[in-house]
Amino acid sequence: MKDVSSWDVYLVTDRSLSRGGSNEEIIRESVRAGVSVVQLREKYLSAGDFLKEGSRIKKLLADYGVPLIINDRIDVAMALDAEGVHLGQSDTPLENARKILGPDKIIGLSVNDLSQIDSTSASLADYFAISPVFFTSTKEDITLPWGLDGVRKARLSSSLPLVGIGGIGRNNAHEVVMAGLDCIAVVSAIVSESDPFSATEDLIQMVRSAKRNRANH
Ligand code: TZP
Ligand code: MG
Repeated sequence: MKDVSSWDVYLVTDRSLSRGGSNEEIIRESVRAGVSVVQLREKYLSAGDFLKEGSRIKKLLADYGVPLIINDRIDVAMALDAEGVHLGQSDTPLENARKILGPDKIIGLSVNDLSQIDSTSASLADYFAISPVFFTSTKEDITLPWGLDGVRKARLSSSLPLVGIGGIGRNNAHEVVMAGLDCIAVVSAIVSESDPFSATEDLIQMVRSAKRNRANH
């Protein structure tokens, strides 16, 4: 079942940013703390190594009932029977991805400006990733940040679940959710923390409290 709208915190991996822990160790801590979903983002692994790593992580996540999303690679997602894929604007077009994966898999689409939030994309994707919300040095080729005003505009232009990524952490998790995000996606705010468990716990609490706040306004 796709329950994207209930997601709060979305972990995106980056093996180069950890303080020594493996992807698997960081993911284990984060899922123990209650993270909603995990995306394996492996820009430099061969398909074979990606599959080896992915199948270990798929098993770990299955034990906790947490969905696995694969960045970019539909072939890897299918081979692993992952719950979904995450696509950028220059990856496999949504229409092809949906045809290949069928209706039950989750497809996320990164959107870099308002013009990319259209009804065709909204009918094919399961969530939009507002990218980047703020400046971040975690990803090299980022476009102009949306900022809080951009998030508010995105919220008004679509009812699809909105995940925000880029520069989000404890310091601003509350305000980005107040601006309209349903879920925050983070790399360094979990991966680079000395205690990924409590970082995850804190972020979840912040998102949930902002959602309660929003509902009362
Ligand atoms: N896509 C847009 S920004 C980003 C990705 C993968 C990196 C986000 O990293 P951080 O450390 O959470 O800012
Ligand atoms: Mg991509």
